Amino acid sequence: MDATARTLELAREIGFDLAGVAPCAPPPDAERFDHWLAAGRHAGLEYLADERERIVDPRKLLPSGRSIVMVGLAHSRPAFELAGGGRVARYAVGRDYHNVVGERLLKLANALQREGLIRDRRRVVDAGPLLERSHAARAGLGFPSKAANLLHPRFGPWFFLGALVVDAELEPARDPGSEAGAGTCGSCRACLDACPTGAIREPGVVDAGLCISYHTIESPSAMPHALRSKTGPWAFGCDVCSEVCPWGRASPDLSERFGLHRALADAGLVELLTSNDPALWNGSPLQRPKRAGLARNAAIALGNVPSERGRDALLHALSFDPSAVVREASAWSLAHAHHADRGVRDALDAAQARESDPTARAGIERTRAEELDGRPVP
Ligand code: B12
Repeated sequence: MDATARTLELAREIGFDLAGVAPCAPPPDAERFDHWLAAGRHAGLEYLADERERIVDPRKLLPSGRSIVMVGLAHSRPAFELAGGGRVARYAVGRDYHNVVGERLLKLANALQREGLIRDRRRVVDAGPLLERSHAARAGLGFPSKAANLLHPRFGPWFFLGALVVDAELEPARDPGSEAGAGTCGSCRACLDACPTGAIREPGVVDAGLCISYHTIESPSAMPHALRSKTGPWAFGCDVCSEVCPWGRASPDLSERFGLHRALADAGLVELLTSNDPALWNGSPLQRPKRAGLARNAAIALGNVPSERGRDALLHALSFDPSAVVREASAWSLAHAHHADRGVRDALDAAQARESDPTARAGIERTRAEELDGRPVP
């Protein structure tokens, strides 16, 4: 068996659903990344612009790199709703895929080294400087979709990517057994039509600044007012473009693979807003936005999925949360969902008078104008 075939066999044995090999070179579609950056579609993800040279050329990641082993791990599972309402993206419900894919890639690297097939390697799972979807498409793991997600005929968009840049000259090889290259979106535009915030600006181009996923996972700042009601129940990430994609409908239920994180087992939006234990989210992707980011998301979602308990928790956060971003988000949700409540209006008056953070104070002022007085602010 040649080195490429053995590498792909090992990847399967270790538990990856998909594996292929791409050349260690800038991918042919890298100019799409440049156009995306030039149009400012990366919002606050400045590291993507700062690291552009390294991201585009995988040889900068590993100077001795000759090939990229691209792997895919499926994670399809039923939609997950928090107790009492509110949603978390399916990929984030269980164990953090960065750890799961990373551990398996380490096993693969060790096995390849033991068998003398490689000497040096670098692992990448999401956060590393690499255009994962481009290399994965080249390695036959899937085909690019109008939502920009890489799709696989069996798993649709429901699979993670990982990469092992290696110093061996492997033959470029498409994932064996996959008809990934055969798929296409055709005339379907379900994702473009369904995206609540219109973030898919044109087929294949997502504006991170409009994407709910960016605002609930990556951004540490206040969510733009214009997106708040459109965010609906999403408290972490968003699956709308994936859920409407016809390619993913027959994907198997793999809930067991990633499990259910204990903190999500019985938490609701109120607990996400009020919990103050950083250890609670250990091992979960929900660690990423930190305490304040998650509480901000929960506050906004409570404005879109209102309840009496939610109102009380928001009133408490408006007065006592240590984060200005959370206080300001709470003000929006109270005004949006409970504007007829006299007590809420009084609390908002007091909050604006008391707020010491200038950005939060301006946010509360805008909320009161738009949500209570019906005066749109440009
Ligand atoms: C930054 C980032 C984000 C940003 C920006 C998203 C975006 N569309 O760029 C935000 C925070 C919004 C985000 C959201 C999500 N992300 Co994200 N994200 C990334 C990250 C770190 C970089 C992506 C990037 O370089 N974007 C820049 C654009 C220009 O690149 P691109 O969309 O990947 O497109 C490239 C190719 O696909 C190709 N291409 C695209 N369209 C077309 C069309 C044609 C015709 C051709 C030829 C080529 C082509 O050219 C592009 C340039 O190389 C990658 C991990 C990585 N290191 O690559 C994960 C990654 C893309 N994200 C992932 C996931 C799971 C998500 C979410 C589904 C999470 C969620 N449920 O909330 C959403 C999906 C949003 C969406 N529809 O894209 C997975 C995607 C897996 C898959 N099967 O596609 C990745 C690969 C992480 C991983 N290791 O699994 N993400």
